[in-house]
Amino acid sequence: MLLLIAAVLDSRGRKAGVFMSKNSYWLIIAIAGLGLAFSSRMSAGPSTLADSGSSSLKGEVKFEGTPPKGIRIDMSADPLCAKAHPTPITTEDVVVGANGGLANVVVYVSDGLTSHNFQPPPEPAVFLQKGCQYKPHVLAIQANQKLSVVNDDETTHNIHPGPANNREWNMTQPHGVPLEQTFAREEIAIPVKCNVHPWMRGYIAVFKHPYFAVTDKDGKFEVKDLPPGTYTISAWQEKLGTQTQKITIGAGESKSQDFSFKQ
Ligand SMILES: [Cu+2]
Repeated sequence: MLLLIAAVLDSRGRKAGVFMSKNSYWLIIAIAGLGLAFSSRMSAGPSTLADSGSSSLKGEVKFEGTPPKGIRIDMSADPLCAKAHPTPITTEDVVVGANGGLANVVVYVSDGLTSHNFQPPPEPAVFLQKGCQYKPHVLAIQANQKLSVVNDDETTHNIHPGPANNREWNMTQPHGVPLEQTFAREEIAIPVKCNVHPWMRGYIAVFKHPYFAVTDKDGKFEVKDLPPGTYTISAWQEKLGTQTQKITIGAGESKSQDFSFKQ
């Protein structure tokens, strides 16, 4: 490609009778080459991540055996909560999907990163109170990432995280009043409760790096853009504990790693 540019420049230069010193000639070729390299990176989209050596980790977390039945939640103490659920809901400490996939498991790199300086993403993470439940039930964020707590309910909530490694706070939040907080240090995971509604329970996992994911309703997860390396991968579940596995991921490689929990 560079030779082609060189040839075009050469013929144009001669035809127009333009004098070009040897240095400026090669400078133009170099700039054109850089431009081409840049534009091909931009136009190729996400696939360039693989070209530049980023890797990804996908997998599934399964629950082995018969899933436990959730306990029915009685919200009659607050009619504003109860009326949001014509069909009563159950506790969410172990949520198993149709194919045995375990939801709400935090999968993350717990060891092996060589860089330790990660900026939080600019967009805030949202922890929603809706139907007098936390959505998501388990949220994973980066340290110092803005955490936007939203009260979508007509009733007033009192959000009260109980961290072991971060500053504790406890705030009343009427409907529609914005609330923004951060957690400065890594902690997996901070239990969150509501002092008004004792059944409300959720977790916020805080990481000093961006290499984490929370399993979806089918137990699936994906950790993207990992640098190549050998890592300890941990999977945390609020009731079933933590499991770890070691993996090595090469540049541009996409690996699969599954976990299995039982009671
Ligand atoms: Cu509440």
